Amino acid sequence: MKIQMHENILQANDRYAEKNRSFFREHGVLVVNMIASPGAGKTSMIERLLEISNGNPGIAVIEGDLATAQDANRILNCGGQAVQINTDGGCHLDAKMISKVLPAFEFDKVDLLLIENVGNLVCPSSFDLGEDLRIVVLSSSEGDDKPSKYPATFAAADIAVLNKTDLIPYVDFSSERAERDIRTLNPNARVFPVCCKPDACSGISELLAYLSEKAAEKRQEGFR
Ligand SMILES: Nc1nc2c(ncn2[C@@H]2O[C@H](COP(=O)(O)OP(=O)(O)OP(=O)(O)O)[C@@H](O)[C@H]2O)c(=O)[nH]1
Ligand SMILES: [Mg+2]
Repeated sequence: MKIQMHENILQANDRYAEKNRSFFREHGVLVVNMIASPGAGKTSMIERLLEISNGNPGIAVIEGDLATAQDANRILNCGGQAVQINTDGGCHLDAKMISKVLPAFEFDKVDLLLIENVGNLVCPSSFDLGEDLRIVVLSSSEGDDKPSKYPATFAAADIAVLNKTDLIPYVDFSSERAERDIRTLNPNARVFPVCCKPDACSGISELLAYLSEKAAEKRQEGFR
């Protein structure tokens, strides 16, 4: 009975995700679903991406949190455009929640939509939002065992960002082990080591260059 309900929920989600995907295809928008533990640095990464692209008006952000608009406000303070979704206790975003907030953006002017999912390495991975790419962010202070302990999330990601590289000398974290375990689960994943500290930021321009290339490809597909 429980299994049946879970399947129905996922099927209903898939229908909304397909609608979202058609909408994004029509508008030529590249959509990225960002998944990570609480505090891994998802919002910091978006802040740095916005800063190095000078508050690019082509970047829109949806923030998912259980409560508060703090993350959306951080994006607005960086000159970005953002909408906050509060799940009121829900451990993940779903495709219906995304579809409801889409009217808040002018998609003719947007190339890249970044969706920051609720901080959690488990639930978000089962829910397709209609995205093109999934990014999983792993920060060094969480430990290098997380890919092998949360395999579904790492196996389904297109990009793995290893954040807080500045802390590696002070914590027990082997980038080699983390990267090896990610590649075992997911040989095609691209791995970007980054630091999202405002005064010592690194690796973000490589990530932005990759996302920009993918956004240009998606825009071209929209025109075909
Ligand atoms: N040392 C260091 N701290 C970082 C780095 N990136 C983020 N932080 C810090 O980590 C903390 C959490 O960062 P956030 O960007 O809020 O993390 P988040 O994943 O968005 O967190 P939730 O939205 O609560 O899940 C903040 O204190 C950041 O300043 C980094 O590269 N190095
Ligand atoms: Mg955040």
